[in-house]
Amino acid sequence: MNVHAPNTSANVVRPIATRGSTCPHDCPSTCALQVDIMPDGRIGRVHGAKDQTYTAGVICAKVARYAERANHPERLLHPLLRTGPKGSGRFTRISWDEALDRVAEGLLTAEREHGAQSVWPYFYAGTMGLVMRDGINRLTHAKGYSRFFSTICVNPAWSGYMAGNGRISGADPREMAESDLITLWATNAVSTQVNVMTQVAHARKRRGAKLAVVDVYRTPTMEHADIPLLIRPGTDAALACAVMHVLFRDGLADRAYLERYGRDVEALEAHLKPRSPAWAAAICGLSAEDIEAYARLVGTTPRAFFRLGYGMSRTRNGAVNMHAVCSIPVVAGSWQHRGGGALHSLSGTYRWRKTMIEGLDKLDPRVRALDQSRIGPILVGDEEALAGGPKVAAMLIQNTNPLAVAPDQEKVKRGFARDDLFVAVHEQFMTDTAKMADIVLPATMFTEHDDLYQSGGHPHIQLGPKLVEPPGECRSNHDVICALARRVGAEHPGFGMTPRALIDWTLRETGRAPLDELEEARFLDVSQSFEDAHFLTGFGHKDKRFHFAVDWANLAFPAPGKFGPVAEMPALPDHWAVIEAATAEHPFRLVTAPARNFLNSSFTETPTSIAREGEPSLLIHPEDAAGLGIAEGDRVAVENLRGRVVLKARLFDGVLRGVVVSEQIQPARAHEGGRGINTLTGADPVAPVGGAAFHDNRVRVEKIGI
Ligand SMILES: Nc1nc2c(c(=O)[nH]1)N[C@H]1C(S)=C(S)[C@@H](COP(=O)(O)OP(=O)(O)OC[C@H]3O[C@@H](n4cnc5c(=O)[nH]c(N)nc54)[C@H](O)[C@@H]3O)O[C@H]1N2
Ligand SMILES: Nc1nc2c(c(=O)[nH]1)N[C@H]1C(S)=C(S)[C@@H](COP(=O)(O)OP(=O)(O)OC[C@H]3O[C@@H](n4cnc5c(=O)[nH]c(N)nc54)[C@H](O)[C@@H]3O)O[C@H]1N2
Ligand code: SF4
Ligand SMILES: [Mo]
Repeated sequence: MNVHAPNTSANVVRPIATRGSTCPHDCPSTCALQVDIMPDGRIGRVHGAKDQTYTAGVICAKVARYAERANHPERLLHPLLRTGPKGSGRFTRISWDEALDRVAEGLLTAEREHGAQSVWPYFYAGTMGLVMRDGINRLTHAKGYSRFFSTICVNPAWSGYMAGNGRISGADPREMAESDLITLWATNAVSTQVNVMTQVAHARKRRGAKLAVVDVYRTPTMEHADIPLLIRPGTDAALACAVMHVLFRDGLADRAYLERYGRDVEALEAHLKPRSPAWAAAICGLSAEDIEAYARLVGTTPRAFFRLGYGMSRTRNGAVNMHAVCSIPVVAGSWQHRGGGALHSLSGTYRWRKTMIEGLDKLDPRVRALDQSRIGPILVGDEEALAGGPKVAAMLIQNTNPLAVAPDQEKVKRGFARDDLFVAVHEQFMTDTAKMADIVLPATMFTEHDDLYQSGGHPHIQLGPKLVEPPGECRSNHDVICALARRVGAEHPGFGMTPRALIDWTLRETGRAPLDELEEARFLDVSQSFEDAHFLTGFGHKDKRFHFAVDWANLAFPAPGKFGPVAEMPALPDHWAVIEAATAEHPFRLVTAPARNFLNSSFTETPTSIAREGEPSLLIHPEDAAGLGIAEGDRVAVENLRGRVVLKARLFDGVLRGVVVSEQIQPARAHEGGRGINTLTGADPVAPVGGAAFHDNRVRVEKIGI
C-alpha cells in the first residue's frame, strides 16, 4: 500500500454495517452508540446515536476511536500461566481447560485449607453491564466466599445524598436545557461526562442561562463558567452553609416550601446564623462578595439546577459536603420548578430484581463482607480490615485494576506480592494487576458480548448486543464464571442461562419490557414523573421530608457496620474539619482528579490517549513553584507518610496557592520506580459507609536534582 496516497474514497475501507450499542464504561453519560462494523469483522469508528434524547449523538473522543482499543496489538488473546516470580511479567500460553482447572484448584485449595471465606472475588466497573459486571456475585453467594462491599466510588457521595433526600434519584438531566442557572458542583463534565455540556449549551442558547462551576482547580469545565467558584479541597460544606445563610438572612429562603417539605428547619436557620460569607471565605478561599453574589443569584432564580458530581465527596468529610450542598435547592425551593432542583445520580430509580444475575437467594448475611477500598490493609493482614475472619488466600478479579486504582498502593503491592496468595485476573490487557496474577484470562469487550445497562446520568435502560466475534480466545465474564462454577461445585440456575436469558429474566421480573422489545427499541426512557423526580410527592424518607439534621450512625444505607469516625459527624450542614489539612511538614493539599483521555486506568494503553495526556504531571501554582525553585517541566518528588511519587511539574495559575493537582490514573510503567499516584492516597475509611478520600492528601513537594 502506498502510505502517501491521498485519502480518497478509492482507498478508504467502508463499514459494511452500523449497529446500535451502549458505552460500557463507568461514566454517568452511558452514551447510546452506533458502531461501524468493518469488512474484516472488526469494529471501526464509534458514533453517538442521534435518536437518544439525552446523549443525542455526542460521545467523547476516546470512545469514538474505540477500534484503537478493541483491535490493539497488546490485547490479551489467550490464557496465560505465570512462569517467573510475581510481577516479573513472565507468562506462558496455556489452554482454557488448563487455565480453568488451575483457577478452580486455586480457589478449592484456599477453601480446603482456610475455609470458603478465605476466597475473595473482587470486581468493579470496567464494564457497567449488569450481567458481566455483577455475575461474579452469583459465584460468591453460591459458595459462601467473602462478600464484596463496594465503596471505592459512590459511597461517600450517595450516603450524603441519601441522608438529606432519602433516595438516589433527582431531576431529569434534560431539564437542564430549561434552566436559568446551572451549577456544576464538583464535576469536571467536559472531561468526565461530556453530555452535561450539551444541556448547558441548550440552556444558554434558549434562555441565556448562567453557568456556575464549583471546583478546586480551573478545569476545562470551569473555563466555560460565567461564575467560576474556585475553592479549597474539602470545603464545599462551608460554601453551602454561607449560601444558605444568605438565603435565610435576605428573605430568599422559600418558607412555604420549607414548611411543607423540610425537617429541622428552625434548627438549621439558627445553626447557620454564625456561618456567614466571611466565615466561609476564610475556610474555602473565595471572597465574601463572590459568595454573596452567587447566593443571591441562587435565591432569585427559580429555575436553578444543581448537577452534583463526586469530586466533593472524595474527601474525609465527603458525605457531609454532599449533604450540605443538597440542602441548598431545598432552602431555595428550586425543586418546585421545571429546570430547577438537583441531580446527582438516578441509580436509585431502576430497582432491578437481580436474584438471577447475582444469586441473591443464596446470599448469607453472616458471611463477612470485605471493603473494596481497603484491599491494601486486607491483603497485608490487618485484622480489623479482615473483619475477624481468615486471611484472604485466593482472589478472582474481573473488570478492575486495584494495583493502579486502589488507595494506599504500597500496601496493595505488598499484598499482591504474597506467595501464599493465589490470584486469577480476567482482563482485556496486561494491567498492573494482571502482572501480579498466577493465571491471566483474556476477556471480551462490550461489542463482543450481550449486556444490559442502566445509567446514573440519564433515565434510560439500554442494550449492548454482541456485534462481532471476539478476537483470539477471549471469553466473556459470564462464560468464565459459569465454567468455574461447574469446577468448584457452585450451584444456581443462573449458571445455566445465557446472557440473553439473564437479561430477559431480569427485565421481566423487574416489570420492564422484555428483551425482544428492548432490542427493537435499543433504549427505553424510564424517567419518573416530574412530581416524583422533583420530590413533590415527598422526599424518600418515611416522613417524606428533606432531613437537614442527620442521624449518621443510623442512616438507611446498607453497610456491614460503621466506617470512619461516624460518631463525630456533625448532624447539621457544617464544615467538618477531618480532612488532611496541610502542615508545616506537608504544606500542600493534593487532588488526584480524572484525566480527560483516560477512564480511571482504562485507555492508558491506547496511543492517542497516551499522546494527549503525556507524562504523569503535577499542576502547581507558579508562585508556589517559584518558592521551591521549581520550573516548568522539572521533575518533582511528591511525598507523604504513605510514600513518594515522581511527577513532572506544570506551572498553572488555575489552582489556589497550597493546592496541587495530578490528573490521573496512569499505570506503573509511566511512573519512576513504578510508584503510581495512589501511593499517596489513604485507605482509611470515609465516614459513615466507607470509601476512599482520593482528593484529600497532605503532601510535600520538592524539586529533584538531575
Ligand atoms: N475522562 C474521564 N471520565 C471519567 C472518569 C475518568 O477517569 N476520566 N471516571 C469516571 C468515574 S469512575 C466517575 S465516578 C466519574 C467521576 O466524575 P466527577 O463526578 O466529575 O467526579 P470526580 O472524578 O471525583 O472529580 C470531579 C471534579 O471534582 C474536583 N474536586 C476535587 N476535590 C474537590 C472538592 O473538595 N470540592 C469540589 N467542589 N471539587 C473537588 C476535581 O478537581 C474534579 O475536577 O467520572 C467518570 N468519567
Ligand atoms: N487517585 C485516584 N484513584 C481513583 C479515582 C480517582 O479519582 N483518583 N477514582 C476511583 C473511582 S471513582 C473508581 S470507579 C475506580 C475505578 O477503578 P476500576 O474499576 O479498576 O476502573 P478501570 O481502571 O477502568 O479498570 C477497569 C478494568 O476492567 C477491564 N475490563 C473492562 N471491561 C471488562 C470486561 O468485560 N471483562 C473483564 N474481565 N475486564 C474488563 C479494563 O480492561 C480495565 O483494566 O478508581 C478509583 N481510583
Ligand atoms: S462520554 Fe462516557 S459514556 Fe459517553 S462514550 Fe465517553 S466514556 Fe462512554
Ligand atoms: Mo467511579
